Amino acid sequence: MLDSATSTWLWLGFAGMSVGTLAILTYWSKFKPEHRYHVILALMVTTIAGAAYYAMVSGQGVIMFNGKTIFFARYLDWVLTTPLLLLSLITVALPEAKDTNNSRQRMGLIGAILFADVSMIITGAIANFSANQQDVVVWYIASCLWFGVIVYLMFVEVRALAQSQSKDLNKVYISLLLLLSSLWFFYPIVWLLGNSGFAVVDLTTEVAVYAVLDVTAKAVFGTLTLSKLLKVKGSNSR
Ligand code: RET
Repeated sequence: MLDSATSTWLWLGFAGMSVGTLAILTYWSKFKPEHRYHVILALMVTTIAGAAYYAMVSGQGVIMFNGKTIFFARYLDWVLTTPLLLLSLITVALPEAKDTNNSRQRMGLIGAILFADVSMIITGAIANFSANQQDVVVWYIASCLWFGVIVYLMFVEVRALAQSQSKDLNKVYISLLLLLSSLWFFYPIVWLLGNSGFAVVDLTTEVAVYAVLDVTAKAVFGTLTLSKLLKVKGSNSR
């Protein structure tokens, strides 16, 4: 069903996630056991994405619907990995728990961000599986609104938490947030230009751009997060 150039890009995505997983694994022993959740989160992201790439290249994660080729495995990947990516960034910003009030507030904030994120991916998937134009537009806009909610909460609410941290940790949060948000910003654009939207770029280009974005947003972002955290806190990094 897929031509060889498209399959090659999917294999490259798979290879990128595999190399990323190995690179992230090298951080395991550098982190104190109580801080290894950072490594675990990053590993979950690259292994899930690797599985999704395998499913797509083998034809299991792709379906013809209404004349469109839909890589539905992407949505399964994103609905799991984007909350994990946000969580890994949020944990950089979170100060140690002080009192229960504080932790309730934080739980609410984290819950709201993850809810907005899952809603963004699900409404995006519904847009892709919509048969008529109006439904596509409505669900696409809904997805973008959820994206806006995430951006607001990460830039305003979580950033305020990061500011209560050490200067170094605050800097790490801001630079990772800028990287994450500039990468994420491309997804709705590629979606619009690709098969899911106006189809002004062909399927191979769409798959290639997503592969580069995915490897950067998951494997590169993951290793960068770990190396920055290690630098700030030494081998006792949080
Ligand atoms: C969709 C289409 C509808 C509008 C919006 C979208 C946003 C998707 C995003 C995906 C991020 C994926 C990442 C994957 C990891 O590698 C669903 C494309 C707003 C932001 C970071």
